[in-house]
This record gives sequence, structure tokens and C-alpha cells, in this order.
Amino acid sequence: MGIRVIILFLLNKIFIEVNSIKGVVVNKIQGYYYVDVENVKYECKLKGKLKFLNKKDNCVVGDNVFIENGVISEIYPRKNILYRPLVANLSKIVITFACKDPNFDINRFNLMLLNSFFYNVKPLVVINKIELLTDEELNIFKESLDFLKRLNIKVIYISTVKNTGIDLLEAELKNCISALGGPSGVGKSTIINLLQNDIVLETGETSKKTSRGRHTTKGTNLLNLNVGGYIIDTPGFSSLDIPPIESSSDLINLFEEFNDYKCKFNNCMHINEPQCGVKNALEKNEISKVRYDFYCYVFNNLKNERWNKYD
Ligand SMILES: Nc1nc2c(ncn2[C@@H]2O[C@H](COP(=O)(O)OP(=O)(O)O)[C@@H](O)[C@H]2O)c(=O)[nH]1
Ligand SMILES: [Mg+2]
Ligand SMILES: [Zn+2]
Repeated sequence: MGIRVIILFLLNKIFIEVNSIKGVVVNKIQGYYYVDVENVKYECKLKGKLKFLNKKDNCVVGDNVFIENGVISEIYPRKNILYRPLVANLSKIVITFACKDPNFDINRFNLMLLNSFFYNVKPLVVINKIELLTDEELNIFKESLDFLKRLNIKVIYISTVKNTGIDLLEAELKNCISALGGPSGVGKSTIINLLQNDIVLETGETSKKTSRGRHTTKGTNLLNLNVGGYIIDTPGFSSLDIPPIESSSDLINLFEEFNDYKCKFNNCMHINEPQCGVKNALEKNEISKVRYDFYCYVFNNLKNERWNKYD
């Protein structure tokens, strides 16, 4: 009996491999999933056994799936999942700012960095509109972001107007799922439009003036990048919120550069304690003052707004 079973098993396996294709869920509308297989979109339903009542994350945009005759039959294990926006397998958050017009907001920038560390998605920093600065001004600007080197975070300086640095950006995004975040007016829609051909997003002032409801796209959409990979259509990660960090030690872990220093106390918070390695490093300019001040700001905020409530 053994041989028969094995042959049937093998036939079955071959059959499945021929008739099924692997793809990525790029959109979900009213129970239909749109699965991208090399730039072709398949409208699919989700197999019953993969449905769990009232669960929005059964199958989400970004999932790698197996489809068989218009039915999603398997969802591959996820690398990660985010809920706002709802997306799986996000590789990079592109923290997008302009060096000028609107002026660079370091506090907001640090908040976005903190969020990407908290949600465990690698940040990539893009600074747009560099043609608005002189060489000297740009160098000073670059120096102000020097602390990112220490965190192994790449910064790409671009100008969509002059088409500078776009190729470098494309190389970073290739074959990844990425999302752009950043304040309004920095050029996110312009950048997305440059990188893909699917949908033309409104740029500039017009988007602010559109009547209520026009921009309320509910779900997340993945757009095919020209170089391969995907980008989320709506710039979603513009968070001004401090993420829900549970404890001071969790917070300290999100400031990777602090971990290189030894303090007198093992549980040093680097605030008022004596013989604090982090504060010593700050005095020697080994740790950036901007980062330390931001750390204190987050620490105090969480202490007052969140941690005390559990005491
Ligand atoms: N000077 C300059 N302006 C740019 C550049 N890229 C985009 N813009 C302009 O900045 C404004 C805001 O761009 P938009 O893409 O709508 O920004 P978003 O709000 O981040 O999506 C528009 O007027 C764009 O034309 C650039 O590289 N240099
Ligand atoms: Mg926009
Ligand atoms: Zn310390």
C-alpha cells in the first residue's frame, strides 16, 4: 500500500505546483483580494479554512500568498504586521523630510525614527528639495544628521525637481515593500509618482483643497515600483505620537547608541543618576545633544502619561 500512497502524494504535489502561483496581496476590497504576480493582478477569494470570524488580519495587504484557481489557499508566514496602516511584511519606512520649505523639524523626525524602531521596521531617511540649499548650507544640514551614521541608518539626499538621487533611492527600495512617511509638503506624493506608473497622486496645494471624502481611501494599496517591489500608495506614517513603550528599559533599548556606555547603576535611566556613562558621553559630544534631549522629552512624557498609571 505504501507505494500507492507515495505516488498519489507526489502526483498531488506536482499538480499543486503547476496550478498555483505565488503572489503578493496588493489590495483588498469587500472580500476580494487582489494578488500581484509579476505585475498581473488576480482577483481572488480567501479559502474558507483561512477565514476566522471577525478577524481583519486573516489575510492582509503585503501577505505572500499561494493562489489556486482564484482562491488564496495559503498565506506564508509574515515577517511583521502593522495595524495602522494594515500591512504585512513591510521592509522599510522611508522617513521623508525636506531640508527646506517646509523647514526641517528635528523633533518630528526623531519621533518618526522612534516609531520605526518601536515597530521594528527599518528606517531609511530621505531628504528632499536639496536644490534649495547652497553647497555650504547642505553640508551644515548633513552634519546635523551625523548621529544617524552611528545608528547605521542610510540618508539619501534628493531633489525631484533636479532629478538628483532618485536612482539611489530606487536602489534602496528595489524588491522591498516600503511606506513613505513624513510631514505634508515635503514631496512624498511627488516621489511616489516618480517611482511607479500606476496611479497619479495629487501633489501640492490641491490635495488640501479637495472636498471632504475624496481622499478617504479606506484600505492600503501597494503600487508596483518601476524597479520591482512595492510602495504603499498613501503616505501613512506621519505619526506625531509617542509609541506605547511599556517601560523605561524598553525605551532605553530604542536608543541604541546609549547601550555602548557603562553607568554606575545597572538600571540607570541616564537622567539624574551619578556617574552616568551616557551623560559623560554627552559632555564629550560622543552622544548628540539633540538625541539626548529627545530621549529626556520622551522619558518624561511616558513617565507622566503612561508608566505612572501602572504603578
Ligand atoms: N523645490 C522643490 N519642490 C519640490 C520638490 N519635490 C516636490 N516639490 C514640491 O513640494 C510641494 C509638495 O509636494 P507633495 O508631493 O504634494 O508633498 P506631500 O505633501 O509630502 O505629498 C509641491 O509643490 C511639489 O511640487 C523638490 O525636489 N524641490
Ligand atoms: Mg501628498
Ligand atoms: Zn546612565
